[in-house]
Amino acid sequence: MKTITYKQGMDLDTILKRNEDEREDIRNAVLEIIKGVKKEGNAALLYYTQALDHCVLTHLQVTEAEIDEAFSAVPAELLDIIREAAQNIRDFHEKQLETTWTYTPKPGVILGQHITPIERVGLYVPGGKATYPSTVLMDAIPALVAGVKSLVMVTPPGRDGKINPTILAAAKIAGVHEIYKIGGAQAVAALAYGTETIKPVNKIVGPGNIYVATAKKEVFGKVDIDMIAGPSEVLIIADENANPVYAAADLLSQAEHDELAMPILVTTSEALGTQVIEEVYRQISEDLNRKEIAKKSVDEYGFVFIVKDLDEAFELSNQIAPEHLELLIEHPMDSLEKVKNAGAIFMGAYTPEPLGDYFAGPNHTLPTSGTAKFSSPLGVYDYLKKSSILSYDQAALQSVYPKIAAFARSEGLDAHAKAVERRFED
Ligand code: HSO
Ligand code: ZN
Repeated sequence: MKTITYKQGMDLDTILKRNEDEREDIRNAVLEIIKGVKKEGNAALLYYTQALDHCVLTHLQVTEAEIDEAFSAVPAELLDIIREAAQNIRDFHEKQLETTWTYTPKPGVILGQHITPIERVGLYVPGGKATYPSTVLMDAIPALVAGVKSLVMVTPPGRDGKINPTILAAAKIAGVHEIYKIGGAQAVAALAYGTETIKPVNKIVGPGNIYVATAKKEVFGKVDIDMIAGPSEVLIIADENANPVYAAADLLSQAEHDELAMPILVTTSEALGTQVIEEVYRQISEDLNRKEIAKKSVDEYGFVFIVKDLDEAFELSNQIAPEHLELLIEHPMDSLEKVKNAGAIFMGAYTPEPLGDYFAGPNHTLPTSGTAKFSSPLGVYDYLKKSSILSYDQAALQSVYPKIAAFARSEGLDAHAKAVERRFED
């Protein structure tokens, strides 16, 4: 971890740069796969699943029997925890529901906004090392709260043709409607364009590797997509009274996700900064099962910034716009106004980031890599769309139609002008 004394105007972009290059070869491979699926449908899905996932599929759609089998493979206590987390997530997201509204600005006129869910949504769930049942809940539940009629999950099978049972159980508990055993760019292509078995969707959400992310970018426009998640970060603002053991543990909880994850401490106390660094390495040497990943993240992308006061801490944090912001300070709620850019804000010593990752209710799919400057956590609103409502009666239109005709003629659009004038011709 590097310690840096913060100075206003310092070049944060260079200090915090992560090595991620665009790869033209990956884009070409993805385009080839998309073309294959568009042309050959299911046959291409089976071919790519064999070639890339080393699995010969007998069927694409997960059956009820496979779901039952998954439920019996997951410990009952874990199923109960997943159910409770799902309920907390549902309760929180129900608060985000928007409803259709209208108003009458003057007699004879009704204006408003009609809210409808996106009809069919595809949810990508990665296989391999980043297989998170918690993410299934976080991505699926807001969609179902929004009223999405068909929510389709895709996830790559293992070599034995099976899917991680906890993923299947979480999908079922969340209420996902259809599940297919396909992954990678081929799954994204199938969701966007459809095959003999899979009906196309209107939007694709969920994290994935570089092939999946590239495929999502390529099909955007045919369908909508959610954000493209980058490596994540946690930024902890700590004063001199913060507990270094907690701060270190929370930095590591994010560091273990990814070698490119960025754990940052911003503190008014140089002494605390030193203690936290010592504590981070002490905890890594203890018994973390992903210590190699966590250590790389901490070594390469871990920073301690020393600031002169809390105002400067917030100024720095707002520039970084972290995915997760933890406030290990006295009366954190009083500082809420100072937070301008952050995906989620965790207040005080007893609100560690994993509480939000798994259980509290707010979404853990958050804007990464500084995108919190312009975007929000995944939510019900991502699965809703709006139609404007307009209604004028005869008298209401009569009182304004000459203005509309004049405006239309100023744009050279005669037929527009006529469409309002003809209604009052005689
Ligand atoms: N912290 C991750 C989400 C997650 N954590 C899933 C555990 N499982 C998002 O940055
Ligand atoms: Zn996490």
